[in-house]
Amino acid sequence: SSSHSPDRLHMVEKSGQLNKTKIAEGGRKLRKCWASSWLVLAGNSLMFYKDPKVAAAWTPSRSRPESSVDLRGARIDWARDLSSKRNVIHFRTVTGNEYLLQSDSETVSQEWYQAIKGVIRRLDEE
Ligand code: I3P
Repeated sequence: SSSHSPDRLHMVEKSGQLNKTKIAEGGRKLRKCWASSWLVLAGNSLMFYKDPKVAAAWTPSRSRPESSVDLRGARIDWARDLSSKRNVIHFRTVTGNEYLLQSDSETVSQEWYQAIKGVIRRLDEE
């Protein structure tokens, strides 16, 4: 089916808990503020929620994330020198917003890395 079909746009690819901090806004560096966040990866967006119950109830028509980022043109890599923590994902939007996403579980971090990268790659090919 087409990538523009409602099914694809509204499909939750992945959801779960990660530690998150924003490190740049529009290319300007921010002070880190690590906090637990619930993530929902759906359609072209990665959405962040504070409350897991709200995240679990995600539907396209009732989406009120704390914040949301467009994955089109985004970049993802492993943050090697940006944190003292392990398994840290470095994620950059096309508008110059940057985030670190982290789990103590290597498996959890790997799964998120692959899932986000998969969506970015799909959008690159459109
Ligand atoms: C920061 C805090 C962060 C740490 C950051 C510190 O201090 O300890 O957890 O990032 O390191 O500056 P503060 O609480 O005073 O803001 P990591 O845990 O990711 O290493 P950094 O400045 O080297 O990025």
